[in-house]
Amino acid sequence: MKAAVLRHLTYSIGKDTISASIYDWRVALSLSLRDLIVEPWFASTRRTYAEDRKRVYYLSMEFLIGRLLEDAAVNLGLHEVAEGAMADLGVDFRAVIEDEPDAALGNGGLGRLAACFMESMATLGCPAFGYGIRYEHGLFRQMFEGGQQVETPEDWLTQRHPWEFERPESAYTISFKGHVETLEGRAVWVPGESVTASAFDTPVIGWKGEWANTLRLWGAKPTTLFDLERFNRGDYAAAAEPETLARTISRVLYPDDTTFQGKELRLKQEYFLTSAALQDILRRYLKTHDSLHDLADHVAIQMNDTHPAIAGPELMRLLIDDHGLTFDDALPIVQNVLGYTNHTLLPEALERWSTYLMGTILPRHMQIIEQIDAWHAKTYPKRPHYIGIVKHNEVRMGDLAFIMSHRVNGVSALHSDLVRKTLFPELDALHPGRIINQTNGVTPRRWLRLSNRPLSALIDSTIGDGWVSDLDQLKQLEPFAQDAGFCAAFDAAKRRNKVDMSNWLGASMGITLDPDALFDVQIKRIHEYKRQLLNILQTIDQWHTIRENPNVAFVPRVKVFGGKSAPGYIVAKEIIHLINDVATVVNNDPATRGLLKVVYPANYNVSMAQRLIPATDLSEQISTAGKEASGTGNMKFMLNGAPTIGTLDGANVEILHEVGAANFFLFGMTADEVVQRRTDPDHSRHAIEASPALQRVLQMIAEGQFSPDQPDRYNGLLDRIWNHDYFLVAADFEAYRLAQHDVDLAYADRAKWVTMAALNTARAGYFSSDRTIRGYMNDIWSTKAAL
Ligand code: 26V
Repeated sequence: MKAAVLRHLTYSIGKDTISASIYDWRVALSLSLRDLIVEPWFASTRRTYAEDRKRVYYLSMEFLIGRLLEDAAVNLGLHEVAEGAMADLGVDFRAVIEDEPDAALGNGGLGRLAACFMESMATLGCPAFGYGIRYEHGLFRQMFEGGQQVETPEDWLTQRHPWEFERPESAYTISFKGHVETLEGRAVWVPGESVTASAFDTPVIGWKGEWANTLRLWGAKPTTLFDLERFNRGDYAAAAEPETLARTISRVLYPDDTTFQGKELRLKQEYFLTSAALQDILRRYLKTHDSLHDLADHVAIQMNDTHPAIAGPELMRLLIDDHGLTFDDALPIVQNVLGYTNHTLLPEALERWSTYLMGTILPRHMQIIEQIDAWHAKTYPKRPHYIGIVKHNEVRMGDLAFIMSHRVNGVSALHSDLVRKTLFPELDALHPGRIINQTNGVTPRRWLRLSNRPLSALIDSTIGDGWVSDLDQLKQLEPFAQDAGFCAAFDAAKRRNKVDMSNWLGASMGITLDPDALFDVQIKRIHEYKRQLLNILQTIDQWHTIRENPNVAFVPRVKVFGGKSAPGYIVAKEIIHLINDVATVVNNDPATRGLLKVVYPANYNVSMAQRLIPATDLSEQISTAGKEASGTGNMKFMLNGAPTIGTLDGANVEILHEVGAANFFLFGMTADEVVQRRTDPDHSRHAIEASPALQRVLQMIAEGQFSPDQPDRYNGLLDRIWNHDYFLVAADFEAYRLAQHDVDLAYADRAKWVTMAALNTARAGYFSSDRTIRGYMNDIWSTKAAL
């Protein structure tokens, strides 16, 4: 390893050891590890061809993969070797790892799930490609100025990205606009503009380095380099215009996962990814097969939400226009190849493109969409008149994805039920059995083995290391959860992580924490439905209660918040401001010092999650029931021994089922009760009147106690709570407050708490993304693992 690193430092980077920076060492180490992935990567590809295996193609606008170096080292079993080699070279291994920028090519849960899936497919030996966009700028960097979120561009690609292989020879033309002509009865699309999609491959190595798949990300380039004539005339800006326009397509990740906005550039991005992927898939298939009629025996394509749902019409177009199939022949092929995963029920996030925009940007696809819709209406005469892909001059991408897929899945048991009952009841009736459930999961390699070494080591020494690729083995820890020696070691591992996190916060924010306090953590995108507001209101109540009762022995708590708001989401930004304002007041109050702290480190990302989750005592999963499709952070906390305080929402329901009610702090209304409660137009007023604690909290905010420089700062937010409380913060406040009181009581009994924490880890086996991927392979992809 040492020799390899030195060789790369010298010959790939051209640096002498005396002048090498941490960055140089990082690139040299990364290239050395990448070298070791190439062999298994080739071997996996060769076997897939030799055995003519069915391949899975995962189409996603987002892959939130985070850092790659440590992940590669862990999966290759070379973590200690790499650490030792760097130590011998006099280089700080941790500093090298932390020098790597996160690949932040996603917004949140949906993108991170895609990354966990890629790792699990490689671990299981499921031949697969991930297809995405190589955004030049990932999710924006968040800073706080005066407690308010400020966004700056993220720029991970200004440095060399050592994990990828550029494939300029794998390039496809992607066309837009123009018009459709009819030639001898056939449709011919005459595009108005085009760009080139150029491939960049990153190998994804599975556990123990036995299998590797490819994450293929597309970068946009101009089809013509630049306008030489204009350049020679001296019009340099105009000459470079085509280049700029083309590159815009892969320039930046859309940072808003809350509201759908029918933006032209977004549609172009979606089609860019989808068309490049499908052209690549057909090219690979036709290298070794000649009949497109068998496509579904060899190819499974999964659409990660509706973002790549243009895959239905695009594959139809390629089969009909380029390969001469009839509509009727093409349709069942496409349906048998495609699967669609739904990740949200929020109506404002559902994609609906205006027929005008769709018809302008993709005129041929608009025709095909109309044809599909007409075919569906004719084939299913029982279809109600108000159902359809095209309605009110909009193309509904959910309905399109549903109709073009042989399987549609939700991401938790509750969510899949709601997909059936509330999102697609009519289509479900016409296509019984098409909607299924695949509960999400997380990869135990990154989310325990890599991120929590103290706990991993304890588990290894207790039950061996088989759990890493067979997470159900954690069950064997159950008897130890009652064992005093094991519990002491479990507690020590948690404490070690809490000390590490405190040190990091001390260094990065100048805040010192008491590692014996209860670390209560809510980290996720800021959304009204996730109810960070409920959490901060309860924090204010706790602050007030401590002040009013100076002689009571409270359990010391640290409230940790982390997460970004979409740049245009005003209410979410007000909530961020309030949390930071409360932190300022609480953290400077001598009366509550040592008993309550509020911390909100800026720029929450995958790497920060890896730091915070192992150090967490209490996992906050408090969304309005029926709104969180699944959640995956909830699973990571459970795996790392943090009990949940949560509602019956998303995968919380299944976490509660696995861990048992004694080890979960359940509160709040159910999804049905939420719907019921909203029928009372005065529900929040009634809830506030019934809760003196909530009245007091709202009063304190209204008086400007947290915004003395601008007392009316939160009038808007308060008005929403009183009069437009759609997410039922007020109605669930008392239940949440009481559940938090139960948490304090439980935490005060240390032995009992540690047993509870250990049982959370022991019972987390179900939430491995290996289990999820096996489900997709069996129920959707009809494919078998090679390992
Ligand atoms: C939506 C949109 C709307 C249009 C513009 C861009 C954009 C980008 C991303 C999204 C994704 C929203 C859906 C989402 O992230 N769902 C989350 O999926 C997780 C994985 O299944 C799940 O655990 C979370 O509960 C769910 O909120």
